[in-house]
Order: sequence, then structure tokens, then C-alpha cells
Amino acid sequence: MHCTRRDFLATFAAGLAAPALPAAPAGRPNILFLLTDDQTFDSIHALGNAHIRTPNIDRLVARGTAFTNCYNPGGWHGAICVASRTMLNTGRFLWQARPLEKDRAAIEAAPLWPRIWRQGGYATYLTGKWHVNADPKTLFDRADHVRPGMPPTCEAAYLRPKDGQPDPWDPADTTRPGHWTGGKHWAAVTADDAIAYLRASAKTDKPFFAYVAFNAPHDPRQAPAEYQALYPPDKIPLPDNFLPAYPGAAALGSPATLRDERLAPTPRTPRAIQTHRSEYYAIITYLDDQIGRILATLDQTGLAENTLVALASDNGLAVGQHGFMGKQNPFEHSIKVPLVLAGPGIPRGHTRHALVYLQDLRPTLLELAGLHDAPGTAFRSFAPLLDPTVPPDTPHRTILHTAYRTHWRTLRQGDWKLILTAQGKNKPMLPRLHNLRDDPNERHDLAQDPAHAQRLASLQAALQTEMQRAGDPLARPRPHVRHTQPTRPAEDSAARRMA
Ligand SMILES: [Ca+2]
Repeated sequence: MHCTRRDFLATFAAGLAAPALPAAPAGRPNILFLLTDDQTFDSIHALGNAHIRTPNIDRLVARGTAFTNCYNPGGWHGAICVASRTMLNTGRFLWQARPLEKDRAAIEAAPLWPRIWRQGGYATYLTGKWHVNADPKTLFDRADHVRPGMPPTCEAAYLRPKDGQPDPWDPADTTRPGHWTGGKHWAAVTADDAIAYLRASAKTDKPFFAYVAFNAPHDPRQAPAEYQALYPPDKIPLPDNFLPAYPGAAALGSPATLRDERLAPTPRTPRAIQTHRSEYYAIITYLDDQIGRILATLDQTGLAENTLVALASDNGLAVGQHGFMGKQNPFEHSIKVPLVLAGPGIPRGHTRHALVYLQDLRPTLLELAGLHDAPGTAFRSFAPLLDPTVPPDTPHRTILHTAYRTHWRTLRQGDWKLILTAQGKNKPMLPRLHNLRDDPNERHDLAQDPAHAQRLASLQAALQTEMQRAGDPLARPRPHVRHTQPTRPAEDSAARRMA
């Protein structure tokens, strides 16, 4: 029987009005949240990358709904993961989440995501990367193999390969640190943990929220030799936005000395980029197999029919596009992530192009489970878009902006994308303008084209408004705005503090 999301919610909606429930009624969905690290949106075969093999994620896409325009709002330092995961787990937008990173008491007082699930009657579980300044052992009912921001690495993994020289790094060498630390690849450990948890949970009636956070495919990009053999570097196509170096990389806050950028020598060479992309694809295929083992366990245990699966990543990655290796730049490859939902009530084989923030997933999953996010959250549920009768072009956010330190801001509206780059104190930010429909790889800057002058001005004004609403420290003060438009209290007070 086909079951829409509304039908599904109706089956367990009774009795959910109270904010804290002693026990979840039978029939509420389990939540399996699969979070990967540094996986760009264009890394899934079924979603358009013909060169990569992801058969298990492809099956998830086929039985679910994929969101093709999912963005992380940005970061306040090079570790974009921290910003992304702090926002997801606190429900606060970038500039309100930033002070929490160093303030354990403040973050513990925030409406943390796992705590909301627990209060809603869910068993809560974490395995893998956390990277949020709050104690996961007290936040989750159970936490296994809690991992740091990245696996231990070593200098041999950097500034390689160099043309004309032997490569000092072998991604399949299990005696190296990185994901091999401890003897078993960390992605396999995470999957083993998740599988054991699912098997145990299948024997209980309590619904669960399992936060399964792989360190893969974050560097060092390692995978067993048979996965590496799938991707001979000389067969990997160079991206068409390949550049030996990005002019103005330092102004964007991504100089060649930044940790992520040091992974390959500058200027980038085709061989270096083909090698890194080969290793990136190999670890993603290995990750895909681990995800496949977890999804098979859902089927074997009978949990699949009542478990909502969400797959996403914390941020994207350049791996040789626009001259960058890392994720601290404003281009789509680095700010846009995959997002797939599947399970009871989720339309099969659907694709949504609406603009969403990754962290909109937080209230969405809560809503799908009949729970409410904390008042004042900066993020908004896109659950209404999981109704197949809602027209395909229905928007979620008509406008979406992202930011990185004082270096750059982006705005997306329809097919258009504005990038502003800082040029130094008291100097206006330099614009770039792209039409993503005609130019998805952001190669043709239209900012100086007089034909687009009016559009450029309008997007710049819209970005300024978004920055003001978000409490962005670079936003110009907004006169009389409180009399002309409603703002959320948290944003408003944050804006005053920043001013
Ligand atoms: Ca990351």
C-alpha cells in the first residue's frame, strides 16, 4: 500500500501533543542518520557523477527522495565541520553558533538535537565523528568509538604527488596512520558499530535515533587496494573548472598554506589532481560499501519498513576544482552536500531542487517523527516537500546565503549565484556572478557584464538583507528595520551584540 507522509504521520500523531513523553507510542519511525565528512554533492553515481561507483547509495536514492541543492551555511574557521555540526546540533545559525564552540556551558544549555530525541522518547545512539563541544557520553544513551575531527595523519600525506618524483604515500598501506589507525578502517568500525546497534534495537520496541557519523571521505583518503584499483588515476577526467591555482586564493581565505590546500603541491598539476580524485572516489566507494552493509542490516532485521534513513555530509570539497583542494572556498563543490531521505512515507525515486540548508534536516526529521524542534531554531523543516502531490518546483527557501570568516559571502536565488570576496579593510567586496543553469561549474563570471548590472545590484542588496537578518558581523547596520519587518528574537539580539 502506498503511504504518504501525511498518512504516515496520522498513524502515530495521537498523543504527541505533550512536549516531553514518557515513552514513544508504537509505530513511530526509527531514525538512521548517516553523516559523512567532506563529501561533495557531485559524488554519487545515481545523482549525476558517471565516473564514480556508489551502488548502495544509488539504491537509497532509488527508494527515496534526493535534494540537489543542499548547502552548509559556512564556517568561522578552516574546520568547516565544527560550524556545520555545531549548527546542526544546536539549531543556531552561523554567527549565533560561533560563540558556542569555546563555551561548554553555553552549548550544553542549547537545545541539543540528541537531547530533543531523548525527551521525545527515543533511544539515542552515536558512533563516529562528533566534533561538537558537548559531551556525547551524556547526550546520547550510548556512544561508541567517538572520533575527533579527522584521523591522525602524517606529513607524507601532504604536498603530493610531485611530478617527476616517486609518491611517498600509498592510500592502501595499512601500516600508515589515518583511517587505518587501530588496524581496521574507521569506516568499517563505524559500520560495525551501527550494525551491532541496529541488531540490538530490533529486539526492543523503543524507537531509536542513531547518529552514524563516518570520518570518510575526509583525508587522508585511504581505501583497500581493490577499491583503489577501480580508479586508475590516468583514467580520471580532470574537472573542466581545473586551474593550476586560483588567482586571489588568499583573499578567499584559502591560501596554499592552509592545511587542506597543502594536500597537493601548488601549482596543481593534472597528475596530482587525477591522483587525489582517484583516491577520493576510492574511499567514497569503500564508504558506499560500508553504508550498504548497514542498509542490508535494516532489511535483515525487518527494521527497514519503519526506519527513516537520512544521508548527508557536513560540507563539500574541491579536490582540484578552481585550483582548490579544500572546502573553505565559495564554489558549489565546497558548500553543497548530498542529501537523501528514504523510508516510510518518503516518496520513491523523487528529486527536489529546492534550496535547503543541511541543518534544515534537523527540524525535518523531528517533524517526520511527530516531534517539535526547540522554539527559536534558525532552521526550518522541509517535510512539506516530502509530499509527492506538492508540485516539483515548490520552493523551501527562495533565497539562501553562505559565509566564511571575513573572506567571502554567497547568495543563491533561482539560477543565480553571487559571490562577494573581501579585498581588505574599508574596501568594497569584489563580486562574482554566475548563472548556475548555464554554468554549473562556475567558470564564467558575469559581474562585469553591463547586461547584468541591475541583477547584480539587486542580488547585492538581497545579500545585505540576509546578512543583517543573520547577525553577520560584516553586515551594515540596518536603520529602522524593527518597524518594517519581523525578525526572530535570537537573530535580533545577536545582531545587536555584533553591531
Ligand atoms: Ca567536514
